[in-house]
Order: sequence, then C-alpha cells, then structure tokens
Amino acid sequence: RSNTLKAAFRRQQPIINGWLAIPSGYSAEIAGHQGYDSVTVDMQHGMIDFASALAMLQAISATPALPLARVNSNDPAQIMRLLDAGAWGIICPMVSTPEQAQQFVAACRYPPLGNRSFGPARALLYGGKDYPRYANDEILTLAMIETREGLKNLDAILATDGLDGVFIGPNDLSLTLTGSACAESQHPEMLAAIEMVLARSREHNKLSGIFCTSGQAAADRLAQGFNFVTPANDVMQLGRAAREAIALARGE
Ligand code: 3PY
Ligand code: MG
Repeated sequence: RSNTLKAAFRRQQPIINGWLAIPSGYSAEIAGHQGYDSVTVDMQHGMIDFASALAMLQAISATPALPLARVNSNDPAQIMRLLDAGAWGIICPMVSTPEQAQQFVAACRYPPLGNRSFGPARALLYGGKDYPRYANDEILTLAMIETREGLKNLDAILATDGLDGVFIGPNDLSLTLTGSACAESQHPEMLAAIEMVLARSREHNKLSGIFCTSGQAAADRLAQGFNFVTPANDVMQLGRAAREAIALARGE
C-alpha cells in the first residue's frame, strides 16, 4: 500500500488534512468521510489517550482518508506504538535541532535506516502482509517547526535523511516570536518566518505544511505555495457550525 500523500506531493497536488482533538471513533469516522486527503489524530493537544487513538485510527482506516497522528512529544515509544496502531505518518511537535529530527525519523524507520522495533500489529492488517517491506518508504514524517531554535536550524532539519517535510505550528511559533499565540498572526516577524520556512522547504524539495484555522486561511496558504494544510480542527468546526446554526435560528 503506497502513501497517497507522498504521491500527491510528487504530483504537486495540495493535501487537505483534517485534525481531530475529540476522543471519538465515531467523529473520526465522520471526518474521514468528508473528503480530506488525510486525518490526523492529535495526541498532543487533543483530549485523546491511546485507547481512543486506536479506535480513531481504526475508524479513519475504514474511510478514504489516510490516518496520521501528531504525537505529544518526540518520544520513540509513543511514535512506534502509533505506527503499530496503523498511523501512516507522524507529525512530531517542537523539533528544534537536526539531532531531534534524526531521532524522530529513526523511530519511524526499521533497521538499518532507524531503530523502530518490530511488531506492526494493526499496520499488518491495514497495510497487508508486505507492510514490513515497504514501511520505511511509505511512512510519512513531518517535523513541526514552532520554536526560534527550529527556525534557526531549519536548513539542517530539512537536510535530515528520511524526513519528508515540515509542518508549522503557528500558535507556538507566534508565541515564541511575538509574545502571544495567534494562529493567523500578521506580525511582520511571523510573516517573514513563514515565508522563510516555505522557501527553504522548496529548496530542499520537502513538503511544507501549516496549521490553519479555517478553510479560507487554508486556501490562502495553498495559494502562497504550501502543499499541506489543515483547515481548522474538529473542535473549531463543531463550535463554528453550532454558533452559525444558533444565530440563524435566532434570526441574527
Ligand atoms: C501550533 O499552532 O502550535 C500547533 O501545534 C498546531 O496545532
Ligand atoms: Mg504547537
């Protein structure tokens, strides 16, 4: 089974990624059927434990969307467990140095390329018996750039063998650069940092992703040149849809 996101990137097709914070197999299944290319189970800021993540990955793998997970830290044990549970790619937060990027990628790769321990569990069911043979080529690795140090070391991080690309966390990045967390910050330092990440990713021929808070913001990022966007998470979408419906019902 090949990774449809890697193929989309090679064909220069945009990737629209869903983002789940609600610990529910049912809402993950709903999200997976809405047309996303991939859906990410967010273990870092989502209210999600491993049992919920497993159910969510099972649900997503029954839909056309590719299941991904954002881990809560650069923790090889958690990364390996989520890959065994059927995640087809990992988004790793707070990658600030090339050493951290190498550690992250190594956890996603079987020897000799890395140190992923063998026990593919659900990945075998979902990926087929030949999963161990192709996993090193098909598992997607995205390092989050969201610290000052990560920006400073961007070139070395992007040069990491086996790293497929970077994903900007604009909340953390704006917090560190401007003193307040704002995902769609228009602060000049943020605009410059985001342009820099985009330009460098292109030079290295790596995928460039960014978290966005709406469909319009995601469309703007794709127009800017990003190729992997997240048009808000499930919580934002649920709240927004409810507010709109209530306002309409009240005739506002
Ligand atoms: C950030 O914006 O910092 C993120 O990690 C996106 O969820
Ligand atoms: Mg973050």
